[in-house]
Amino acid sequence: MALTQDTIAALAEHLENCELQAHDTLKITNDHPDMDWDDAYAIQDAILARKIGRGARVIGLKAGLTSHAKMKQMGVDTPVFGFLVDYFSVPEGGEVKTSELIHPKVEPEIAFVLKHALKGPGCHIGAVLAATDFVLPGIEVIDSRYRDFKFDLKSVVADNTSAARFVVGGRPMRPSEVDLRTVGVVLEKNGEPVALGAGAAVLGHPAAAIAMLANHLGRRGREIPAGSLILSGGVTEAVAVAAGDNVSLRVQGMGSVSLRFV
Ligand code: 0L1
Ligand code: MG
Repeated sequence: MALTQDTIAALAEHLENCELQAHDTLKITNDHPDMDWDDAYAIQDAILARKIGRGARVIGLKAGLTSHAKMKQMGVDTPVFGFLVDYFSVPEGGEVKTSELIHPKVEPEIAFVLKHALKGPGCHIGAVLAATDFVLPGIEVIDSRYRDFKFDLKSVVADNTSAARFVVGGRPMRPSEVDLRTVGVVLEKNGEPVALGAGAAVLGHPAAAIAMLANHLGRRGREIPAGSLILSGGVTEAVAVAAGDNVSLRVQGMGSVSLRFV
């Protein structure tokens, strides 16, 4: 690691304040060009520790930048991983307050809920499907704390991969009931389709993103706990939203889920 514990703590406080006060910042690697991957995840962990210290509860995890459309949109080439805590969760059809966010965007995702823990290394799609209780449609609201979404991957990881809000809903399905590679998704904003895709856009199969997450955690001596909700990553590029927008996601055979920006 290149950063001291004091610097990690200070950067975690800075980035979390940007999130909680809805103001942006420049990417942190501008001032810390030597920051490495372990530093980036240590800053993310320190942000989580601050939230837990104030009573937040971890409810799941997320993979991000798992589709070529997202990687191309952001000019990067590898997935990243983050955490989800209780107050990120919006009820089905519920409201997202834009005053609490900087420049939100939405992404259509397939969410997994595990019945068994998953641990890498060596985790693969088969192990993920065997450990999955059900899958369901989800919309992730991302909100990079970096000005104009201008960042590099280490800065994004430190910023908990832009996680902000999410909603899941529709019809939960057993993984054996749906082919997650060919399943079609339609994201609508104010009744108009704004992004279309199929599950295979996520690393060939959305379960591959969950396996990558388990292997990433396994390298750090951790696992994905049973009962976790995991967002497998945007199937399409992200779409900007503003107050007044209604967003819904339909996933073929899995119903729809929606939220409103106020
Ligand atoms: O969930 C995601 O794919 C977001 C990853 C972070 C990059 C971004 O803010 O677009
Ligand atoms: Mg996402």
